[in-house]
Amino acid sequence: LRFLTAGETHGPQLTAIIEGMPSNMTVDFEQLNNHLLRRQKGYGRGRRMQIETDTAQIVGGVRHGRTTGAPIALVVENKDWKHWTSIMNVEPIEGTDEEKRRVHRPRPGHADLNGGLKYNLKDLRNVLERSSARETAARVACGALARQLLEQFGIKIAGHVIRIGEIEAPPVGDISIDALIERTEQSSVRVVDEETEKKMEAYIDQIKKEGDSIGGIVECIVEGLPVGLGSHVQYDRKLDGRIAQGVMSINAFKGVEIGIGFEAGILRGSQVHDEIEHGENGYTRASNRLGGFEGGMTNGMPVVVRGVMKPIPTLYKPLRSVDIDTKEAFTAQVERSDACAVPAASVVMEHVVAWEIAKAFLEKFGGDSMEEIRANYENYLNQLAQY
Ligand code: EPS
Repeated sequence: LRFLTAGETHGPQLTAIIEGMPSNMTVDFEQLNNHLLRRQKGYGRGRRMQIETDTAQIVGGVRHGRTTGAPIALVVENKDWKHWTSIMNVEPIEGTDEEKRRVHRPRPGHADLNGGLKYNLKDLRNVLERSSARETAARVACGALARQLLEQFGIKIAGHVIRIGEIEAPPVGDISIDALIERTEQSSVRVVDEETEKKMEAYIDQIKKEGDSIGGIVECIVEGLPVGLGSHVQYDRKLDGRIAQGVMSINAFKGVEIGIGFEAGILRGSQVHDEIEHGENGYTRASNRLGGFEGGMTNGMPVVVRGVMKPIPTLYKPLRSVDIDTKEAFTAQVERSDACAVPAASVVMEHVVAWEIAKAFLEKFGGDSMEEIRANYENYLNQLAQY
């Protein structure tokens, strides 16, 4: 299972091609578009999200509501494109730097300067257009299809926000994944606790008023996974490692934890490892501090992944930078931005994690059709039951 995306944030569209989806999977178009909508929401987002109403148009690999096994091609249009048709035209255009909206003052924290130097581009717009987190709309669309595949095997995925800047949400406690999904869906900042929601909103308002931005920590939980996705036998088959790579590749993410993560460096072995039990549901663990992974493989417990997002580097109160034309110190160019995109990032993370899990799922139960995969899956469950 693999995908590639193309497209600029102010270009006509984002395009994705997915290969390796089995045939005969029913596609729920409404659910797919609902996940795109969920990514657009969240307190603290800027004006761009009022312009866009993301929908995925599938233009290959699906017929009469079902996958055919052929590559799936999909497109998410940028409605903002109509304001950028000249600036982002593929044909050469005449005009001044101003008219071309040339960017020559790199924004600290962005890809601008590194990308300009690396690709030898003197208009940093050529970098920022692609490095923009707009691309995550395409990743969510791909991940939403992966998620639909997993859901057919009873696998559920939830994401929520656990911190925005100084405001930390209290632990969600012992609530079911369905309740977690339902509660966070009602929240403007994707938290369970209403009081925290209000505090976070006020905090984001304050940050925005000060021309600043703020990051946070998001958590993703996956339930219903069988034991043995991923493998201990080779570094690039360890599923926790692959999830970590996926999460770290989300725009602005600077760290990832599985289970208790960095806390494992503080506690003793006896306080970290989850004791093994056996009962009606086969082998389980008495706790889940390792977040569903041992030896790079799922252990049947819920997978728990956390990621940290830095504050968005585009600031209305710009930081110091250097003009690439004159090499003189300037304040960085101001671009329209979001004060906080942490709630949206939790939706992106759900889909990035879904993608990595679906990939490992297909490696384990691989087949060309859903029927073949189901037979392999059930056969494996029988094997586990007899172990
Ligand atoms: C982004 C900058 C903003 C965000 C954008 C990510 O876009 P614009 O430059 O058009 O104001 O809105 O996010 C999205 C477009 C999106 O769909 O999430 C950036 O620089 O990363």
